[in-house]
Amino acid sequence: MNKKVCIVGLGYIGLPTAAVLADKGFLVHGVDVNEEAINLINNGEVHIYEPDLEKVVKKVVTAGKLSADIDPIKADVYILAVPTPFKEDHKPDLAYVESATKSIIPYIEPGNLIILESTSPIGTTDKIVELILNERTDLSIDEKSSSQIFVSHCPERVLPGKILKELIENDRIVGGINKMSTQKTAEFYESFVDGKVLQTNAKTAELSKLTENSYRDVNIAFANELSMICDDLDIDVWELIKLANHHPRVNILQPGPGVGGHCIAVDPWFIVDAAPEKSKLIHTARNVNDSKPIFVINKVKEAADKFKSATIACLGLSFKANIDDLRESPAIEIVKELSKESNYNILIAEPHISELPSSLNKLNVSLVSTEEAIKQANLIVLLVDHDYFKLIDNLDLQDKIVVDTRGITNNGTNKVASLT
Ligand code: SAJ
Repeated sequence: MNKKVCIVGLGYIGLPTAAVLADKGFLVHGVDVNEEAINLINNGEVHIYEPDLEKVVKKVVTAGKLSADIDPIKADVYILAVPTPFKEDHKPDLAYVESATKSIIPYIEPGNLIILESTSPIGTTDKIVELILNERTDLSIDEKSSSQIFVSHCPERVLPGKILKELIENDRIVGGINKMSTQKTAEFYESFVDGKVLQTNAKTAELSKLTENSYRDVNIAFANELSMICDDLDIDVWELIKLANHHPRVNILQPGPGVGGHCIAVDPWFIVDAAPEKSKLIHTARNVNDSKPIFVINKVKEAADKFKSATIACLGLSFKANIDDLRESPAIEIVKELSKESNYNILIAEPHISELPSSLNKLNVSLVSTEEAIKQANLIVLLVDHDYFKLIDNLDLQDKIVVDTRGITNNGTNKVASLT
């Protein structure tokens, strides 16, 4: 297979996609603005942690199937995998999609396939077409034209921590700007995906991705709301959920310190922005999940008040278990807020990182081993359910107060609870 693929954005989605495609026989050219990442990749190394990723990158770079640069090249298929954050007012920020599109415009030729994988607000795929055709009057999207280009949205749906597996196994939704674009894109994904490739139009594909993440956000909000209700009523929320989930049609998710990452805490806002009057539930769920870190902070302060001098061990910084990804992590928000109290001695344990992120390294907090943090602290705040923390011996927690936001200590009650 000699098809050339150019992937713009070599982050958590773009790099694994590049590696998988190269491993499947495509000739892949990756593009990123981060020169340090480019140098690492060209050396067969990676700038992000994802299980097995470095192994595959090393293999395909050595085989000459993957290379990286700051500029795109001519290719048969272009994939845009750049971030789509929101601005201060929760409105979508399409600056990266626009600059990624502009970067490929000079290289596009008739017959090329352009795929937007970034999670995007409704209408973004059409905007990409507009940007391209404004600058390149020699190209067309007319299905009868010989200068036709094909443009589609195929949202990424992989779970951090399982990206390489899910890139191959998950079903994909493909929505083109017209029938031929949809078909061409479906053929492309069918050549390396084992899951089903489902065809629709661009707008529906855009909303389907936003819907999936909003569905999860609403369900996590339900669990988080229950945890706050249970705290008021002095009921163990973990036991409650376990019991309720014995019903054949009930499947409540797990409460936590809040919702983090760059997807679930962001994407529902794109629906709210598109239909503010009609998205009341989705909007409320966002507010419930965003309020959970404040609830946890208050619980920790309440517990710290019991000590003359509180040494607080914050266990976990990443936005979820068993990864090193700190983006939009509620744990960081909680640590930052606690560090404002000058009378707390704050120790952080995060087995997946070797140094504190820049947002924390000037604060009055220190990164230590899990064992050291537990030994020194009189108050333990469990923020992430890493497998590593599940090995903590409850005997080591004796005589300490534990605020367990993930319910992993034996009697995790999601509220100030002494385990003695
Ligand atoms: N969380 C809870 N309780 C739960 C489940 C999750 O508090 O029961 C929290 C996590 O701790 C984390 C956040 O929610 O802070 C999000 O974690 P997640 O595992 O639910 O999802 P992400 O953000 O890692 O990945 C999601 C996935 N979407 C869905 O499951 C619908 C993934 O498939 C998407 O590809 C990804 O968003 C994305 O890139 O959009």
